[in-house]
Amino acid sequence: MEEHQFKIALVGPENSGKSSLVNSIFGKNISEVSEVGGTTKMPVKKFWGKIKIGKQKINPDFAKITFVDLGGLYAGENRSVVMVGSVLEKTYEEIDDSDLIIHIIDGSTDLFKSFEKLHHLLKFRYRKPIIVVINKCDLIENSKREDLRKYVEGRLENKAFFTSSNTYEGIGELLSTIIEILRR
Ligand SMILES: Nc1nc2c(ncn2[C@@H]2O[C@H](COP(=O)(O)OP(=O)(O)OP(=O)(O)O)[C@@H](O)[C@H]2O)c(=O)[nH]1
Ligand SMILES: [Mg+2]
Repeated sequence: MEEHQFKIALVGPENSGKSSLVNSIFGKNISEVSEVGGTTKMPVKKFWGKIKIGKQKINPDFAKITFVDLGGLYAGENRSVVMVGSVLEKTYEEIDDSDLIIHIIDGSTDLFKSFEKLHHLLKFRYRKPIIVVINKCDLIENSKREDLRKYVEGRLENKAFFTSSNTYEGIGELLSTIIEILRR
């Protein structure tokens, strides 16, 4: 029998660093990154697979995971619609088909209302585990970090993970949490 495979969808606004995070996780350029919003259009998928060292195949929990990098679902605090047509349909399909959602925002901006709206939509529409990631934490001052943590834990009832694709802070912790959730 086929072993169950897991899919993880990276969801969030444009430019929050979804593609950069996938590249940091894999340690190579999987998905295009740019400072202009709307870079990722169709989903970009990358399967972790088995790691081979010499003749030995190592099969960590990661072997069964596919990461799916998605285009940004909105831009700016006015939540302007940035995705339409078949790209939007494909994006929803991938979220539907995933086992775990990573909702990632840019911690250096103030997209609170949009963040909360999308979070609740994801939570009640899909009913899957969600990991909230506040990215670009290298740009966030410590005092603001604590405010963000309180906000996410209080209002969204989710733990907040801080990550940076520049310094790699938080990426190890994020990966351990992914494994922990998928093992349940
Ligand atoms: N300082 C800092 N910049 C980051 C970080 N992650 C991404 N960036 C920058 O943010 C910009 C957007 O990154 P992307 O990874 O393309 O963002 P995205 O969410 O995939 O964007 P779309 O595909 O347009 O939705 C780029 O200029 C990145 O270099 C981070 O952790 N820290
Ligand atoms: Mg992208």
